Amino acid sequence: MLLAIVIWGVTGVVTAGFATKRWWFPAPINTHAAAFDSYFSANLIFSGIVFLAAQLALGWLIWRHRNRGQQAVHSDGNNRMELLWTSLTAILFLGAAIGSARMWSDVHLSTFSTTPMRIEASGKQFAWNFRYPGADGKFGKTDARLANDAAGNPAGILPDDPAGKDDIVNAALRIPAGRPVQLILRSNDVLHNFFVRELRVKQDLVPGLDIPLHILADKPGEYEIACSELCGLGHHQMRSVMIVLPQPDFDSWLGKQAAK
Ligand SMILES: [Cu+2]
Repeated sequence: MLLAIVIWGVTGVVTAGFATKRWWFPAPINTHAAAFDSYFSANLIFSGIVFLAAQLALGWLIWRHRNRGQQAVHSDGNNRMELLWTSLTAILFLGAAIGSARMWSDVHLSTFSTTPMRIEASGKQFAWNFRYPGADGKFGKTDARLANDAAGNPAGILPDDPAGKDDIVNAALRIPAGRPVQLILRSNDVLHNFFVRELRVKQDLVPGLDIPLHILADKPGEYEIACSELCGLGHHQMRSVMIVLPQPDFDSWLGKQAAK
């Protein structure tokens, strides 16, 4: 009897915690993030109803069949009920997968109508570097072995590649608001992960791979970039910031970097 009350109590507290949205995501800053939020909420409501029903039923069964000195009865289960909840679960999972496929694929397969701006985002233990191709629009070739912060070459750009002469490398990611950006994610050493909460985007950086990630931020501001793949002892320090600037401010910043 006490167990049934504890189960109902815990269920009530957990449900209230989600329903009141006391701890929630930061506000979304683009349409993908807003779409993700409504998908997440729909999932939460649907699975929340199932959770609530299952826990209430569990408590009720414990209550109803509590020990009152009666004899135990053997049961072989109920095939019809098992078929019902197995099919419902299958429909729920398949429906969620099919219904969200487009939202997830948009992040990797660009559907932008305009050509996105390309920025290379590289991670290494335990820092971020963001590289812009400069006036020629081309990235210089790199070699991870040449990466050297002290020598002013954190990206490891080959010194004899002319395309790399005007590349701009920065520890923070600056992007213009409302403009599609294609990030090319690379890692110089181990697995890292690019994560910006407000974009609702999370993608691993894998050594040896160039992984494209499409982002677009509508709202100017500063947003934390936190490495979300445990990458070593300094993992907790591996963070940077994504600064979304109005287009004219971004242009003047880029112009100043190029002049340097
Ligand atoms: Cu990391």
